[in-house]
Amino acid sequence: MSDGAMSASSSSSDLEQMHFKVILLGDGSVGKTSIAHRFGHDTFAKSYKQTIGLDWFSKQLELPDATEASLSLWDIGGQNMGGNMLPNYIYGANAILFVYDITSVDSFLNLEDWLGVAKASFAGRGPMPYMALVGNKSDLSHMRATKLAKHKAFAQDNNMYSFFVSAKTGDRINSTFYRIAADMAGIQLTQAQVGVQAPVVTAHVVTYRESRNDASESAGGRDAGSGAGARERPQARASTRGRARGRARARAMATRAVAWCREAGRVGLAVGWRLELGAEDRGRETGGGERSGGGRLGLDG
Ligand SMILES: Nc1nc2c(ncn2[C@@H]2O[C@H](COP(=O)(O)OP(=O)(O)OP(=O)(O)O)[C@@H](O)[C@H]2O)c(=O)[nH]1
Ligand SMILES: [Mg+2]
Repeated sequence: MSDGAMSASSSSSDLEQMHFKVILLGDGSVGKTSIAHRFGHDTFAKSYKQTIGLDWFSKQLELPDATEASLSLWDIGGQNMGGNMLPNYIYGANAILFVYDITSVDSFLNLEDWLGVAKASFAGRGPMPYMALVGNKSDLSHMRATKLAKHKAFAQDNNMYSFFVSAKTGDRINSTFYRIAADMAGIQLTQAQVGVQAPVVTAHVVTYRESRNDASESAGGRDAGSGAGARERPQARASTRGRARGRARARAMATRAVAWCREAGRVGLAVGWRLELGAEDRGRETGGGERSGGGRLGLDG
């Protein structure tokens, strides 16, 4: 499989359209599917249903500067660690979200392994994509098992952005994806633009200054607008050069996206195809054409 699913195009109305492949990695039960469902459908299921293989769907986000970002979210089941095909699905991602459950130390410690898989997937093939550390289940912060300092250190050491979310309450889910999409597109968000994406469960908005290099999370949910950044944050004002860079990057990757699509042939980038892959990763379409906005792939072990 070739490179990632990112592309950019402009229509005559000058609407910039960008496509980003975003992958959720992390142990089973940390809440990857819940995050995806909260973001995609604004739903939450209390019961745990293990993801077999991977699920994916696309969602459009409207960004400032007449830019539309299509996020293709790949939710990979935690039990796929070690799967032969896993690196092929990871490679080409424009962003990787390393998710852990803040009440589970193991899920945090195991991110080292997930990061190792991600690095191996890109080794010798190109630079690492945008990476973010996502502490989920922030509604259970009274049961936190990983110190904030450890979270922050991991993010800094590995050049990751940093976020805390709750798929259950929806806290910071939209704003996190909005922020990530904007970062990848090279668009700077004002405080108001970030705040507009905040879920209604909280009215707090932080400034860039507050989120920068600060992985802390107050019990009251201080940061509704964005996650805390371990990487250097962009300038607060919109940067023309930054936008141009983002677009150029997107255009360059469009070519690779096309190649990826051709090679992946069986994976319809148009929404709504459901596939099952056998042990040798040969695709078999089982129920194509659904307009569900997503699909499912099996990964061999
Ligand atoms: N309290 C709380 N529970 C959550 C949250 N997110 C997910 N859960 C619960 O955690 C369990 C696991 O969630 P999933 O989203 O299925 O976990 P997953 O990471 O997709 O797991 P795999 O598919 O096995 O990789 C479910 O019972 C969810 O209801 C959250 O933000 N807060
Ligand atoms: Mg899942």
